[in-house]
Amino acid sequence: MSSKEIISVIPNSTLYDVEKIRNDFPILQTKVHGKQLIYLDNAATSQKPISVIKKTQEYYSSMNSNIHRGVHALSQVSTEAYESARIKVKSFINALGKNEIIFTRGTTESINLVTQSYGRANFQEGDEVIISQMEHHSNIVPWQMICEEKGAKLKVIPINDEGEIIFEEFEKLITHKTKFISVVYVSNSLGTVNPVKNIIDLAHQNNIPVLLDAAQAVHHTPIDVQELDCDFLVFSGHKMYGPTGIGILYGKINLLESMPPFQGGGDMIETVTFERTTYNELPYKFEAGTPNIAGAIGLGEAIDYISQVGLENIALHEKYLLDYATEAVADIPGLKIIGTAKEKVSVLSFVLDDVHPHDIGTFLDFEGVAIRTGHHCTQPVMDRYNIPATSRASFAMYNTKEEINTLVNGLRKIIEVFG
Ligand code: 7TS
Repeated sequence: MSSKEIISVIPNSTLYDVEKIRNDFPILQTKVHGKQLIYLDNAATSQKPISVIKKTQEYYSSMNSNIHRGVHALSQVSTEAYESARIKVKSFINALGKNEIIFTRGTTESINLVTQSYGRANFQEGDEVIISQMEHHSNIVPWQMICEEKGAKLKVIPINDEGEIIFEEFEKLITHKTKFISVVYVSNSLGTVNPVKNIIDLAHQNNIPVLLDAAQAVHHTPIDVQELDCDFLVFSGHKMYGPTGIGILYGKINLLESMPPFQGGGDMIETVTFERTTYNELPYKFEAGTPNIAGAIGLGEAIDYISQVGLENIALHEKYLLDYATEAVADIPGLKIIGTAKEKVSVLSFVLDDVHPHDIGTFLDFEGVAIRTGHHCTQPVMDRYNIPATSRASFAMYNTKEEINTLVNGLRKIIEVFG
């Protein structure tokens, strides 16, 4: 589908044919409890277009072979497909070179790679690492672990009532001991888009490297790592319409060069003797063992799909959905939105007076509506608002205004039942 074929459904006259997009996602035809599935849990994982599903199937039915090691025809085909997926990722985030793109299992593993390799090699007792109060546990726990090991201190940028980083507080946290800053680009539980360029600029004025957790960003907003000048950027395939078990670590080449391997094994070596092993060049130094070949190829296909629809078109459609949903829930009695930042993506977290989020989630499930309830792996965010959990609806390129109407009607029914 070319973006020219897209027809308007958005009142601001943006060209976008959501029905055509929906037809590309077979799972959206599913019935749940006899009702049409309305999938609003996209921040947890997105659904996959048929092109990604077919590509993964095609890999196993006509390409399957281990990569980087066989001279036979199939191994060359699979190696080429795997490496061309790397080039797609490189172009997607505008990295300088393909050697800066490491395939991992996902965001979580990418962050652990940085903490265990960069952190272990560079942190010392008394050093400081800065994260924010709105991090996913994946961007908290690995830093806690390495700080504990090294005797370093983890410092936290507080957020305001709207769910935005308090920039002045961030400035105050930076000292001559700060060795690393790791922040989320877009919050999964609040939807906040952080001022990452300003964070990076300030960090670099103080010679501090910055990692951006872009798990909730890459499929909502175009990212140019050279323009941002971030030192590391991490994300997962499964949240951006690609397969599970595949993710990316982008790192600036000079940093990756300077870092020791994360895991040892096949493919990451140059030569091995019992006395001494030398390591492979980038990016293979960080890709020990047989990787998720099908996943990488599927991720490349997901990038093609996103690019065809156009990230700008997706962002406009999702903004329309977010604005529509925010307005639609505004007059629901007892409903409070958690996360009201000026800059937000299509995540709507809320609490409803006297109704536990798990009851909301269960009730909506019987209406066919899938939302996420809980702490969303951001317990410190829940603590900040003094709540145990929220209900979260998160919208993707294939969601519609009508689906939001069903969500809102469901919420009104809940109030009748529980109220
Ligand atoms: N960082 C952010 C901002 C996330 O939203 C998530 C997953 C992760 C890291 C971890 O990604 P993974 O692919 O390695 O698991 N977020 C969610 C969520 O909001 N609901 O389920 C998973």
